[in-house]
Amino acid sequence: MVDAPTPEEHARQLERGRLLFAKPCTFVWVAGTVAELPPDELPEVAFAGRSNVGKSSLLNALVGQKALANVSQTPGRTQKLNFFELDGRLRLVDLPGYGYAKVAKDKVDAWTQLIEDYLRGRPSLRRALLLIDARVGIKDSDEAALRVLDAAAVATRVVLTKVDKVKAGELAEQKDAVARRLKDHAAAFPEVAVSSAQTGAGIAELRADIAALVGG
Ligand SMILES: Nc1nc2c(ncn2[C@@H]2O[C@H](COP(=O)(O)OP(=O)(O)O)[C@@H](O)[C@H]2O)c(=O)[nH]1
Ligand SMILES: [Mg+2]
Repeated sequence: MVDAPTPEEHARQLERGRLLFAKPCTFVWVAGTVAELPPDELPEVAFAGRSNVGKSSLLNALVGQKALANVSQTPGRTQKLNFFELDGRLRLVDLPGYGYAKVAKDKVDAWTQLIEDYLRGRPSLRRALLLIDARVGIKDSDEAALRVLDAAAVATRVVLTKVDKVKAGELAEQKDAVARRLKDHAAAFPEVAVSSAQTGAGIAELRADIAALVGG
């Protein structure tokens, strides 16, 4: 994920991630419109992706709290931006999901507009994690999200989620397939990350990746 660090450097990065995410994380703000967004005052990391891809579950796994962000049984339910503050130093932003067919078209457009407005007009937004279900792969709606992230120039880490559900060979193929599509997206890092909220796979790496964004 980071350019070939030495084993010692890699261990230090993981340790920084572990220490940051061991700190308290609390819900601080919810916004359903641009006017309701909180003051732009701390570095932010946004969790984006299709409805049900595992955004809230990944956020919970990273902070080590089972029920901080609401994991929904009903896809398409989280329609607002939820802000969580980690150690008073960093905000984690759980974005509304896209691509859920059962939601009325005008509502989908409203979400898209809200997300676009947030992504484009947020100086402190340091990173987006764009989640893609390892079993599903990259869809048109993900490509559309990547185009918005390109236009807004938000450095984006693509993460394949629910890797506990796929075999190693299938995961390797999916990673390659997604990586090939990322070549067209300037905002996306070329390397694809993986995660499982179930087994904890990839969580320490993502913590380190995010911790590198904040000082101290
Ligand atoms: N097996 C497995 N299931 C997961 C994982 N992450 C999320 N899920 C399940 O996928 C569903 C949607 O998760 P959620 O976090 O609410 O997705 P969101 O809509 O993107 O926030 C829930 O039933 C979760 O328990 C994972 O890593 N592995
Ligand atoms: Mg959610």
